[in-house]
Amino acid sequence: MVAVPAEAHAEPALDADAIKRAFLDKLFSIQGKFPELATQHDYYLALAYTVRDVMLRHWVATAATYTRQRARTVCYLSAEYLLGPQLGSNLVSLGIQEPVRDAVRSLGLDLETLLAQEPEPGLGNGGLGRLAACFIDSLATLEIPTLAYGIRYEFGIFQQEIVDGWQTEKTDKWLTYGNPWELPRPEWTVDVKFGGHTERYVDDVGRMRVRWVPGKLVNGVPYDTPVQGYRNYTANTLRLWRAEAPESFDFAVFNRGDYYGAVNQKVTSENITKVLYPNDDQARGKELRLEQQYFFVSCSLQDMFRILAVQSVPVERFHEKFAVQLNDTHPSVAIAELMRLLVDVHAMDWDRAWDVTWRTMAYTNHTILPEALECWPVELFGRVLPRHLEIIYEINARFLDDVRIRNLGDEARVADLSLIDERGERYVRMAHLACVGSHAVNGVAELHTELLKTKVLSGFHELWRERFSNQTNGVTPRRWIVLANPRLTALLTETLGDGWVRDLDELQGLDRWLDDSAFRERWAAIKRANKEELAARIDVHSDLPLAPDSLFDVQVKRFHEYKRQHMNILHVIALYHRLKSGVEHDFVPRTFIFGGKAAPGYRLAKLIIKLINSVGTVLNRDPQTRELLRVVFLPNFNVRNGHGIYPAADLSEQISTAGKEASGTGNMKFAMNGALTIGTLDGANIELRDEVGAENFFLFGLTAPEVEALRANGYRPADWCRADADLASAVELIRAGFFSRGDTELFEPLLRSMFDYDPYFVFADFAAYRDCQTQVAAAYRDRDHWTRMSIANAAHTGKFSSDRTIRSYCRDIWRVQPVPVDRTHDPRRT
Ligand code: NBG
Repeated sequence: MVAVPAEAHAEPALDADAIKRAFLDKLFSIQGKFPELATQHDYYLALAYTVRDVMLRHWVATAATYTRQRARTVCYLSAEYLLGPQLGSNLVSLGIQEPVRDAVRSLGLDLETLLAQEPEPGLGNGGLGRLAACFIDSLATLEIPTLAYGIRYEFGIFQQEIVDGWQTEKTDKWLTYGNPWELPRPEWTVDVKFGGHTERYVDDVGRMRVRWVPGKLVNGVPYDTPVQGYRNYTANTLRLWRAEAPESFDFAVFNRGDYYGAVNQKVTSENITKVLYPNDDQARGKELRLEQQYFFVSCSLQDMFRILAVQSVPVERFHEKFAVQLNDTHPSVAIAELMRLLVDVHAMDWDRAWDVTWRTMAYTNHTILPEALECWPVELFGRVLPRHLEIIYEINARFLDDVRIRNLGDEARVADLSLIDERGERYVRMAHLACVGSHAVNGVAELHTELLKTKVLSGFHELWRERFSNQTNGVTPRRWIVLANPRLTALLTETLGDGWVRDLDELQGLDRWLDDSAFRERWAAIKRANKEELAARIDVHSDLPLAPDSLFDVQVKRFHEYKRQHMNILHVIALYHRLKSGVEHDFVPRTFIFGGKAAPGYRLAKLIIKLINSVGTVLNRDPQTRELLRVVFLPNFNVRNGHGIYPAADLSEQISTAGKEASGTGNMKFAMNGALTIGTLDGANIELRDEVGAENFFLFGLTAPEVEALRANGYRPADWCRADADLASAVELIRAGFFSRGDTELFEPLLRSMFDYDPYFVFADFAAYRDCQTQVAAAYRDRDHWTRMSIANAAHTGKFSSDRTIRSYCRDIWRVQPVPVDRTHDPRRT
């Protein structure tokens, strides 16, 4: 078999004419329409099916290659994939943006309008789900055999609307008009058990075995989406599971005449994959959530066993065939499930099964916030997964025996490390299960990994130093530069050639252009054009003309106290107060842009959104300041909206309390698009600053150890507020009801939390933040120097390509090699 090098790839049959013919053909054969009757959405679907056909050829060739070569495969298990719109990124990967644009134009259509028809699959909350989406793009681009497994939620992350300044949530019905990117594979449906009890029995060869007698059965039906690599022949698979009621169960109840019972059974089974839990960084002990997690994990592992059988690989070699990555603890029940399948179903002895299991699994931790570490009440866990609880007890007993021997019976240490938290109500600690059952554990940025090793998981690190590694996050430049920022893409490619799209380190070549004033002007003109485009879009939404000459200061991310959007808005209020007091001369005009969703049950986060909108309403109306200071809240921040925002930003706000943001990935998207960062020494900001140079980064604030020291020495936020006149006057304006039509109660819960506890040290960091923002303004006055810094930022973001991250996982954790696709397997190859 001859592997064709990726560079040789071209789609010979895909000129504009061929696309046009295929497109009209789809309009007829799938939509059953002719042009006069077709809506824009019909045209979008026809185009999507046209593009999918191209990918299907690659997909079939990819599957054939992997099957014949019995390739070692990465199985990425993630409860979330925040994919974003597919059509645009598939066009980029296939390299057919231009012929497609021409083809649709020749039919009197506009590609942008068609792209806008696609509802985005928002099957994730934020960073973690978006990271999974970037990873599968890189895995396909790097030709790594991959199966990405997850849940096909019928409703993804809610749509946010702002009503009277408050966030309201609307269900996200992304599947209403069909999803052209997926193919159901009902022939690979699996059964998943829940509840019931276990029984011991002796099998034919006299062995003690355990049988799980479930209380309910649910079918898992796979829906496959091709994941196209960048300009290669690899199309990997994203396999999302949908829960369905098994028919046999319906009949049993039906025959007893209980029609409603039967229907209800169907409804409750199918509820499992209905809706994504909208909590980011927060775990709640909800039964349905545990069912979701177990459901997709069991489906996925059973699917892997099916593949082993097809490829005649013995189950003893499971860990040689598959490298399973647990994206946070959400899929960590996989450890117990793999043990169950090996021991109970495949009759393997425990020690052997354990060896296979821990060699298979690897675990990524994404947060150290205590409220986000998943723990399930033992009672609930045992009710839903009785057999798994027994298995976890057994794993724990053996593990703790080991701990006792190593620590000479130190029972405090035993209690610390136990998989069961016995301090009050008993809980299963999923992070502990994940550590014990994996050969590799990683954090997502240097600082985060250090904190895992020395604090959150220190006991496990002491036991198994060799298991721990750092894998700093990255993002895909295909979506976040090529697709999102076509103007910059054109300039980069003209200047450096097109190699940077696959090898982002090549952006370093921009350093040579720093001193070229014509180049700097072009760079600045692109930023300016992107800002105008965003401003025009915001105009449509909020009837508020924005000034593209002002500094676009942007904070977009989920709303959380630790991310400190409230510190940002306090600074805005302070600026406003200074303007009104006449102490500001030569003020640098700014547009503050906010966006992001709050978990529906997170009251303070929602109150911060309300505060931002309320401040915006007042400031944007004030004729004395509105030319200088604007505040915009962009509703429903999602992947598509992100495409317009990152390229238009001058300043990226990465201002979390040091030690709290595991990595951040928005920080990387901004920098790639030439925004400068104002940030704390937190998460990947630290590495970003190292790469782009301290002189091109606005650093402020307490460090993680300083935060800890302040907490330990008794932090009194009220004292810090009193000590800073700007802060005190900002707080006073809120308290007096200036932004709430005189209502002095509205924002009281937020103020009280800051005055009484300020758990994220907003008051302690405010002065440093304000002073740093003053430096930002001064720097922005020298626009040409700012542009230099902007170029220098983009030039040194190579490290933050998810390609680098994935290469590192391949080397350190998965030990997999690229497998280029054999094109002779393409069924329609000419
Ligand atoms: C998030 C962190 C981010 C990080 C992403 C991706 C969760 C649980 N964690 O800092 O908060 O960038 O994961 O690793 O969503």
